[in-house]
Amino acid sequence: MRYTSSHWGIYEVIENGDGTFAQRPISDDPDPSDIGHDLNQESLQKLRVKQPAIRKSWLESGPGACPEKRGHEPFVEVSWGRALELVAGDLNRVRRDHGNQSIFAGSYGWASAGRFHHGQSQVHRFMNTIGGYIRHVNTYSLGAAHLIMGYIVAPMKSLMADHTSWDVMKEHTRMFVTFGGVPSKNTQVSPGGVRRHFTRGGMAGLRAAGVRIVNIGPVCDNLDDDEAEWIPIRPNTDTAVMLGIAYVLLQEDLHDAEFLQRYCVGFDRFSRYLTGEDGTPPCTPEWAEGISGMPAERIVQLARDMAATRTMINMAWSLQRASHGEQPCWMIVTLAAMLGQIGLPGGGFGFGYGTTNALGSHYAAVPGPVFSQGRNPVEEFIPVARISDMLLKPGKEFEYEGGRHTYPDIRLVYWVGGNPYHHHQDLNRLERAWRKPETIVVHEQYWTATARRADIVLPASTVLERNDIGFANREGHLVAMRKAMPPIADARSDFDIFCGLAECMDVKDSFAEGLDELGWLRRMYDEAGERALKGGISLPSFDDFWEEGLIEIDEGAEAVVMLQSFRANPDLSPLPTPSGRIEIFSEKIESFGLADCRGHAMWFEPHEWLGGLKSGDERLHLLSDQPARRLHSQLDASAHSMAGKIRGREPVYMNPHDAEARNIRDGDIVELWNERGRCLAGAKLTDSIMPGVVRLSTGAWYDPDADGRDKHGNPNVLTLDVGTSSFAQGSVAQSCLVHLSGPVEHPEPVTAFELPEIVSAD
Ligand SMILES: Nc1nc2c(c(=O)[nH]1)N[C@H]1C(S)=C(S)[C@@H](COP(=O)(O)OP(=O)(O)OC[C@H]3O[C@@H](n4cnc5c(=O)[nH]c(N)nc54)[C@H](O)[C@@H]3O)O[C@H]1N2
Ligand SMILES: Nc1nc2c(c(=O)[nH]1)N[C@H]1C(S)=C(S)[C@@H](COP(=O)(O)OP(=O)(O)OC[C@H]3O[C@@H](n4cnc5c(=O)[nH]c(N)nc54)[C@H](O)[C@@H]3O)O[C@H]1N2
Ligand SMILES: [Mo]
Repeated sequence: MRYTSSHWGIYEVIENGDGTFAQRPISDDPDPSDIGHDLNQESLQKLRVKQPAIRKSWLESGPGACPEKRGHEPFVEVSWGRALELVAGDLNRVRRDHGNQSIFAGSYGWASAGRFHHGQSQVHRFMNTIGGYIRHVNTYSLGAAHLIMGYIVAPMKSLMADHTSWDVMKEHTRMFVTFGGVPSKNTQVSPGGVRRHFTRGGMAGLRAAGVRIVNIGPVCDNLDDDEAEWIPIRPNTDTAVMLGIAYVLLQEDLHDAEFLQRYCVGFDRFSRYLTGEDGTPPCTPEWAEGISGMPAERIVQLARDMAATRTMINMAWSLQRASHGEQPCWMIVTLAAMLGQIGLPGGGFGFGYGTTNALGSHYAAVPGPVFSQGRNPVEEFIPVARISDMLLKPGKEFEYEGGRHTYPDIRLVYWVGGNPYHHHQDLNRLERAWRKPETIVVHEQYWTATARRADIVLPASTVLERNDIGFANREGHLVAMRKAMPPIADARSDFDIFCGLAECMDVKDSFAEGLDELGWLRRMYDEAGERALKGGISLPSFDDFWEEGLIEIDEGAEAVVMLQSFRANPDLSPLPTPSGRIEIFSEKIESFGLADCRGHAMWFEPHEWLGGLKSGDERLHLLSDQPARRLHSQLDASAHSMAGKIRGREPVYMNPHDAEARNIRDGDIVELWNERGRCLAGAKLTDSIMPGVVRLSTGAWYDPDADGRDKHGNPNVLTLDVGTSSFAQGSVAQSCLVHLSGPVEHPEPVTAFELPEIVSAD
């Protein structure tokens, strides 16, 4: 059987006998995703970049020519030979005149499934071959968590691989309290690919076992369970609610003092803040109600109920993609520590059930195949979400993890496998920052907003058009992704593109090491096999694997209980924190002396939130969550994504009460705006979102009109571009206030899916 794989599932590729083929989700996936069943569909293929293309002014006048015209002028198609010569020549110019530290190739993005043709690995390896580049650290997903969790309990990466499995929760958990639901829409994907979608089944298992499920947050459509209790709270106030619960546990002596003594450090310091002994307001349930809107008596009752039974507390990653996003991370661990059930089956905390499929998996963590990126001799970096700051403020200092660093002076930006005009906050600010570099090179499959704003666009092939190995951690499989069709037009794999460039720059041997695509797949597979063997798992030979197509690696799969060995013996299995214990108070973080991230979890007012509104201010809190019908901006033009739109625009979900106050009816086109930008969207009225809050998912292709108003519904024209705190500097996408009005009569048509103008060279 021939297979291919995507972040949202594995497909059988079935030949139709006439040279064409069909994709079918593998038969033993109990809950296949509806995203992208047909990657070859016309609406997608028509948006492909077909040939290398150069922005007209850049081609005519060279690097730095009319940067304000990026995105507003035609491209000229050129041959591969010419394009590679131009890119190589400009890389050499920048390296010679300004040094490798003026190349930004952090290149954040999910690209496609497949471990070899992985955009970031390819560009990083290539840049390392030619002397390095400015990289990014952390992710948009977990900006705050990646940094802080390692100080408190364990690095996010190891926690993710150690989440208590669904089968254990079904048997032992009695109460499941989640902040931000368990949205099955998100668990359609895992970075690298999903083998079997099991989250919906996991939640159904909890329900069947009679587990009490409580969902706390501004929306309730993020849990597939009609019987779950919903407690609406204002966005970004979860930390205050958790503090209120903690206060009750302490006052009523429901906390586990022994656990705090044996397994944690610093509870005393924290409790002085909790009770107000340190001079701050005590975190009483009434105090928490004032901030969050959750009634004090419900906070009291919830605390008592949680202490009385085996309780799993979960939070969505979105909570930390907000102003002071470090705090909910710290507070959920602190709260779970007070309940004393960390390391017991079905108790403790979860951090992302409902973010990707793999969380809650019982498949073994096996080191999979990797494409080696080499070593980067350039030391400077940026926190990933500080890209506009970097471009706008070269030479300026920024803080990160207790240190001071300087933004580099970037001349050339190189992007492979990501879409900053999808993922970054405050796109109008990015638009200004984007004018700074002299040259922007993008490898893309489709004419995305980022590709349109590049100087040089190189056409990349898709998973269907190349050979690869599919693998994702704790998904229990390896899949031979065998090429289903030749690359469209002049597209090439990123690897082939870099091989061509490496040849122009005389570094082909060190980049490719004499191997072609299949040579690399074989090497990566064999290396993974050796590592797996050390863990007691033996893989078939590469040839057998390639023939077989799909292999299970569920040996060693077993029930998982997070932090079980730590609980069994904290001296033999200490945590990788400075003290080896759970750090409810961190000497280290306190020693950084930061005003916006102190030595223990605490409540900080978000930059923008409903509690900060003066009377008469009718702004709404905008949540921009992950889209149900696509992956980020990928496949936005597909039939499945388009079917979710309202007259071609992204739906904005709002409470009927807020709609009525504005004379808006279901299906109207409305306008959202604030001081950063404006966009249109289609109103969708629902009681599953609390009054005062609206939800516009990410991923509608950015489509500004002549005045910069996005016509399509991209929330990132509205979101705020500052760091979570000076500690982690993560994205704060979920802290955003907007005005909303409508209906908009005669809105301009959406043009996001029209091709840019291409002219011939003259
Ligand atoms: N407001 C708001 N913004 C957010 C978020 C939010 O919650 N709210 N979430 C953030 C998060 S968590 C994330 S992870 C980011 C996601 O941001 P991105 O990962 O940048 O988004 P994608 O749309 O997946 O972009 C991947 C791009 O790579 C291209 N591509 C795919 N495969 C290949 C390949 O093999 N080669 C090449 N050259 N290109 C390829 C695709 O066509 C696509 O344009 O968005 C962030 N932005
Ligand atoms: N289909 C699909 N799945 C995806 C992705 C995708 O693009 N498409 N992206 C993937 C990626 S890269 C990531 S990082 C994960 C992200 O996973 P998450 O960050 O967890 O996902 P979100 O959908 O942004 O948010 C989850 C829920 O939290 C709610 N929420 C937002 N703010 C708050 C708050 O302040 N308090 C509370 N209590 N709730 C809040 C949102 O309304 C939403 O229902 O999803 C992954 N899964
Ligand atoms: Mo993400």
